[in-house]
Amino acid sequence: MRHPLGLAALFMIALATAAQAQQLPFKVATLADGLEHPWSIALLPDGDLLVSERPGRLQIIDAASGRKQAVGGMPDVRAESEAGAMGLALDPDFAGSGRLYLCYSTGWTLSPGNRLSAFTLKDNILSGEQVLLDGLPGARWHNGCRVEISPEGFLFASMGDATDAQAAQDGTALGGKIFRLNRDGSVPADNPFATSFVWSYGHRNPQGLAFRPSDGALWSTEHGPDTQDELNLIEKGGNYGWPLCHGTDACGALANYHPAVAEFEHDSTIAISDLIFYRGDAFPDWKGDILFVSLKTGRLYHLKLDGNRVAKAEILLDDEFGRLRDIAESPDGSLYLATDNGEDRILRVTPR
Ligand SMILES: [Ca+2]
Repeated sequence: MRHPLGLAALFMIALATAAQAQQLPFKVATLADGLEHPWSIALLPDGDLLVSERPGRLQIIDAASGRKQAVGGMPDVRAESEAGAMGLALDPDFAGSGRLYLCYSTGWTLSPGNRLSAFTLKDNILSGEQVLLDGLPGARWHNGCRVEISPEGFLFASMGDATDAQAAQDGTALGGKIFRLNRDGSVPADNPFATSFVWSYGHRNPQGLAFRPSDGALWSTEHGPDTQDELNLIEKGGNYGWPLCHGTDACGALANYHPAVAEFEHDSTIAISDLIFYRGDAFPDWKGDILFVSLKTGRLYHLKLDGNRVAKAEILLDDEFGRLRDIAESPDGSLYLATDNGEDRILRVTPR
């Protein structure tokens, strides 16, 4: 006679969910809609948003009105499955130079690749492409392409294994890596492997990068296979295990191996996406903490760290808006979230 018990349990879960929704410390509103797979949100100096859309567009979105304006001069982009226009970062001198970095998919089915380039954005038009990393492997899936500037001013970019898992452990291949470049495209003299852009290896598809404000450490989220999405603390020259070792598992004698700090979850995936360290004052309880979003499960997570360990994890959103691809923090401490459902929105999260 499990049926009555099941109904009672479902009813109690529904009540608990409604009560939790009322206790959420934030409101969620739509800033802009009519978007298609927005992938990366960068905050412009005036607080407006620059957003890449995977099919091959950039949009400037007015932070007050949500009005969109497409950017001209985009390069040809290979938009298929999970490939397209992806990671975006503004140069620290963007306000003066208009320089930005974009990682996007190139070629087509017979010669798929990915490319990291710098452009100049002036008067809503991209120009002056400077190719920094070309010939990155590409596929329909696992194209990496998250781009982030470190506090020291280095350019970091991630690359997935592009469905060639063995490449991740091959130091001469470009798949399954996190790269560190000077912003002019040269190899930094203190990179771990001579004359190589590779900063860390053994990655499957790391699509979140963020630097912890307190110490400048690089953290990354990475898609696991059908289990064990990862949160990693990225060390110079580190091996992150793929395809030999997974999640937080111990892994015998693999040299330089760094198991994940945390995995989500041990016997399933949430399809983990981008992360930030929260810096603002609008949500005092989150200051210095990790916030990240997920695709398949449509979640917003909040993690409190104790040193390099996760001390507390809570789920703030749980599929209320479908898949979530990107998260960014506005200058006033509110959050922007990008949905990834095909008919998409930029959501704004503000204190209640
Ligand atoms: Ca790993």
